[in-house]
Amino acid sequence: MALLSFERKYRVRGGTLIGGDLFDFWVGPFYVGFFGVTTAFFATLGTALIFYSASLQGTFNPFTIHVAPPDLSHGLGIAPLAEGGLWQFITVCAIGAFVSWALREVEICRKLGMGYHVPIAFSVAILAYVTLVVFRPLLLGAWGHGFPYGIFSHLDWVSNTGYAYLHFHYNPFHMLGVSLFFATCLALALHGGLILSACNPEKGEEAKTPDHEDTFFRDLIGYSIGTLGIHRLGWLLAINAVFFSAVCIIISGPFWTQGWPEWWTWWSNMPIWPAIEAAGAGQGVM
Ligand code: UQ2
Repeated sequence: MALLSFERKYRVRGGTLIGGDLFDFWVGPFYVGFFGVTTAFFATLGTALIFYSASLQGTFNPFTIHVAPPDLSHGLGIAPLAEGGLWQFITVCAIGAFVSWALREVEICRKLGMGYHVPIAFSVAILAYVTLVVFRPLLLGAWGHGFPYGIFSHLDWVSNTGYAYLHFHYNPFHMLGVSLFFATCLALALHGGLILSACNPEKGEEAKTPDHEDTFFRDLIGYSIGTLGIHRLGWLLAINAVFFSAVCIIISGPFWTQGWPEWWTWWSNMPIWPAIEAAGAGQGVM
């Protein structure tokens, strides 16, 4: 169906979660809705507050703008604007904008009679952000445990937080998250490659069908996951990558305070190993 005739058919009222017909309209190509209005409100206010914070800091260099969370001494209280209060205000705006955007996606899904896979996936990304700036600070007892808003400064936070647990790559859920991110990239590279190889023919050639795609992987590895299956796989891999990354940071501090390499001592502390004589330790078991 051509875009214009499709739009005449589906650009219809209804499907809103809130506000009835009040905001049920489009601005150019963009659907507005109640949550379009709240997205614009929170995004504009939050951005203005970042600029205000930058002006207090005295820089508009995008790399060095640094909006710091409150000092740990403020605990879970509200800090003065210039002492982390702006970070708190901006965090509220960010969550307001992200959640509004997700709910606007839901309204668009409802209008089109589609599944909710896109807003569900986006919600997992929001969950990861909220884990870093709300859930983990709450569990640790201070907003100052949130990450700062700044290109370089958030990188410093990640590095410092990693080294606070000595070697973050020994965190088993970090391992799982990283492995899932790599698997997501592999799946998308395979899928993108397969689609381009079949559907981007040379001049004068015809595009190939999904049978060709299935056959390629059956010839190669004896298995094809299928045209719908690859998208289910990609969605699940991506969502799990983000979810287990959230797990790996929320347990760091609230549930595990030593270095992550130490966590693995459970293995050498298992009661299954033969006792080693104190004098002969390291000499092997006879
Ligand atoms: C596939 C298929 C597609 C695909 C891809 C595969 C016709 C167009 C990429 C192959 C994918 C497999 C075998 C899964 C690989 C597993 C991981 C964890 C990367 O069969 O069906 O549809 O795009």
